[in-house]
Amino acid sequence: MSGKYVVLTGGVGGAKLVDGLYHLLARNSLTSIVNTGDDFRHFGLAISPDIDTLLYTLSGKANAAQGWGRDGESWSFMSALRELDGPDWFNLGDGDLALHVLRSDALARGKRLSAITDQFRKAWGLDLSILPMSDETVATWLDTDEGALPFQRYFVERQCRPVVRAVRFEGASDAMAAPGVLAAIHAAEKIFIAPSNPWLSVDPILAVPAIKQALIDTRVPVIAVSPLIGGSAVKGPTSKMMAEMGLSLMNQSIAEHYSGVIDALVIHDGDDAPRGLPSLAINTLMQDAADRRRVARAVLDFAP
Ligand code: FO1
Repeated sequence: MSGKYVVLTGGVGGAKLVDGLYHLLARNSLTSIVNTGDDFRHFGLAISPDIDTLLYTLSGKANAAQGWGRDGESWSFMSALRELDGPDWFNLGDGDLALHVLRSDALARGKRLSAITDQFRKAWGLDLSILPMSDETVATWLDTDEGALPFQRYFVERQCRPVVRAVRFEGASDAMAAPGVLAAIHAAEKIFIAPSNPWLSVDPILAVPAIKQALIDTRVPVIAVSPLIGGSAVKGPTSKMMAEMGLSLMNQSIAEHYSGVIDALVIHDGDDAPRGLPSLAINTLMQDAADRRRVARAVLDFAP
């Protein structure tokens, strides 16, 4: 296929679909627009987890079992940090640190996150665009029964235990789409929303006004892949959050959440088909590279 495709992604589930699409499509015909709401400063280091998970996944460096970070990682930094009684709730692998150090240094010298990310993907020979949703800071916060928590404190330090009432994205309403994002959407012949957590990983992207507007305005199909399989998510807090926010664990809830933005929903075999929205039922579980390509193939061929 020689067309142009765009995929919105965040987190581990999203990276799997991007990986499947990347290995099926012609070089430089795919643009991934990546959530940066999880980004934060830790020890002064600029950390972009969803960008890094995608870089690792596409380059075959990812620790697939862990879902984040590098395979074969060493942890000398963390053990030295603990000897000094440093805060160790967020693990930084020795190899992983290279991304954060180089990114922080480049940002300090005035480079944009999009330019730094492009440098990294070129260094690893990846022939697709990996674009942060914005070069401006957008921070995901969760209003919970333990008060307001920034994303990583909720997700990692508190291990998603707090009860979620609402999610918000500080800075999103003023944020501009990163360079290339809107052009990629306008040039696309199909646009996909990966099976990422809609509330935590996709909503930050849709909270950038120009991006949501471009998706609403486009005349090409916008196809989302449901993160639910059998009424729960494969990984992460999606189904727990949905229950806490009073939503039924059904594809109907996913379709309603994306209403106005998507034209179709890819759902898992046997799960509920959303009312009034075209859907495609396949086995959406991606456990290996072949699964990723199988799901990507079905999504690419789906013409709602
Ligand atoms: N997730 C954890 O559950 N524990 C960690 O210690 C941790 C460290 C970490 C370091 C770098 C990085 O890019 C991601 C890391 N993650 C960790 C995952 C991260 O919180 C999530 O990948 C996203 O923010 C949500 O998808």
